[in-house]
Amino acid sequence: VPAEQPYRTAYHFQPPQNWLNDPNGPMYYEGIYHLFYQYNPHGALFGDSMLWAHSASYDLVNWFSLDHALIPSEPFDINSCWSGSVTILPGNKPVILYTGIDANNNQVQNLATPKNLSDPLLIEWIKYSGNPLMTPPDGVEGDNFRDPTTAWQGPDKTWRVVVGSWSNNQGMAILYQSDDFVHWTKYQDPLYSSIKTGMWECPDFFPVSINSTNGVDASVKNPSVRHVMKASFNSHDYYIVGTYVTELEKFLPDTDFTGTSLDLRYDYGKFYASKTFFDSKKNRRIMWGWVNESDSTEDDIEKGWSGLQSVPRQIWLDKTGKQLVQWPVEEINSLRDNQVSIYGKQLESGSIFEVSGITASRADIEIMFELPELEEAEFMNSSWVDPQLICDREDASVTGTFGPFGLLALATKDLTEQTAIFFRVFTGQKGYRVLMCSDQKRSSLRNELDKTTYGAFVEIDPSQEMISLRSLIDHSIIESFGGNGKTCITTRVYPKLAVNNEAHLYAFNNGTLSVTISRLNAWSMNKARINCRGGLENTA
Ligand code: DQQ
Repeated sequence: VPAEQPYRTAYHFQPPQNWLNDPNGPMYYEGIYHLFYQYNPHGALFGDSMLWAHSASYDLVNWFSLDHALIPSEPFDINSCWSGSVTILPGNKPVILYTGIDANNNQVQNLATPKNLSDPLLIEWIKYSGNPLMTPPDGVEGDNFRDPTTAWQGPDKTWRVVVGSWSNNQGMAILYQSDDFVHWTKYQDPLYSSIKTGMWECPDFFPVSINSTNGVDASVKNPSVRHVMKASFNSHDYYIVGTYVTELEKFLPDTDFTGTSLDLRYDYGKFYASKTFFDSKKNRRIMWGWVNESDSTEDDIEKGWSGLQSVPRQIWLDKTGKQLVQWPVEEINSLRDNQVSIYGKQLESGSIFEVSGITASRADIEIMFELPELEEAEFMNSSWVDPQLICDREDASVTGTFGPFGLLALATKDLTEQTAIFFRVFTGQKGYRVLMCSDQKRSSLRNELDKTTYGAFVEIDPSQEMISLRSLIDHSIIESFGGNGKTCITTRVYPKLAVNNEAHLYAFNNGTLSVTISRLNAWSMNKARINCRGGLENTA
């Protein structure tokens, strides 16, 4: 990493320059993983001629860039090719549905197909001459109709797809049906709608297995699966779990969105417009999400780039059936190097110790905390409902009983710069409550950065299991997974001094009671090859 670019990442997906946003149409096809993404070729900010850039990989770790797949060119997409999804049709034929911004600046849905199916890189795409397939229906504004999902086949073999929208003060997934994938009819009612949300961007609708971490194809509908509806609004990716009743053409969630901090999110930090796909190679569902910058527009222009993709995460239904669980795909572990392990180390009140022997600016760390004498946990005031607010008020510098304890990442030796990822444990009416926080307040001596504190509860019982944390640190991004992936918080930070070899990693306990690190494993992360135009031979 050149000194003047300390914030470029070593193993996160990003183009060599310019603006990136939503992941589009991820898929696995003929031995190769594909990722398309929203890209502005003209600069480091979002633009008015967005296109689908395209990269491919054998292993989800090393990526090479290919020619742009969809470029604005026709009346139905002349003002931008916005987000969409891939569906693999029977006979292993991938097709793209995407949103075009048409000549009148309306949002319409279009189809594109590979020019040559025998090219596993799927470099060239042909836009269907009969586009658009769908135009904004009655009652829907032309700028509230976008982001088609992967389509699925019902038991009747008819295709279904949903498009994100907002109408009558409700966010919604408008449902379309087709027998040939070309002629689409809007169904009378949306598959789901809610008055508690904003405009639905990048909806995602998919089955999850009840008793397995394995994923299934979008069309699977049987008693061993439930369904997940995700929508992106108010800067976050929210989801609900429920039952897809095909006879009613309805999704019936166990609970509706509430429009409060109780709503479930994929990630409680920076993470938006995500999309999942079924990986038939390893029978899992994988999710990608866009992680935007937290620096200023001027900083982005100076850097010449903006936006990252999260590491791809496997996603499945927790055994409680109430929430999803995420974990970085196992392939990421191939970048691990210089393992450091610590067992059974007591972290006294007010203590801190350095995890040395690794490259702290790009690292992977897994840590398990054990808490003796849980009964002494402090009582949680029942008026404390919003976890993000608790984390902000009781940040890493505020001493509690159990906690704050956790990690100080991308820290200087004198700790003037540090990003704290930590836990607090409370007792409450309903038993123990574990709070997970990501505190960016001291992350950089630089100003003009968004240093918002993030926080969420982790639905585990600390009297039954240890509290685990995994953090993937990569120069200007930290993705943290609490409770074995039950609560995820991603953050962007821009230290001034704690960069490259000046970055350090510590474990700390700022609570009055000691906690025990029963196990800690940390690794340096090697650099992945990300979007060099090297071609196939360099990544095989
Ligand atoms: N980004 C795309 C839209 C989508 C939004 C445009 C979400 O299709 O609604 O780049 O970030």
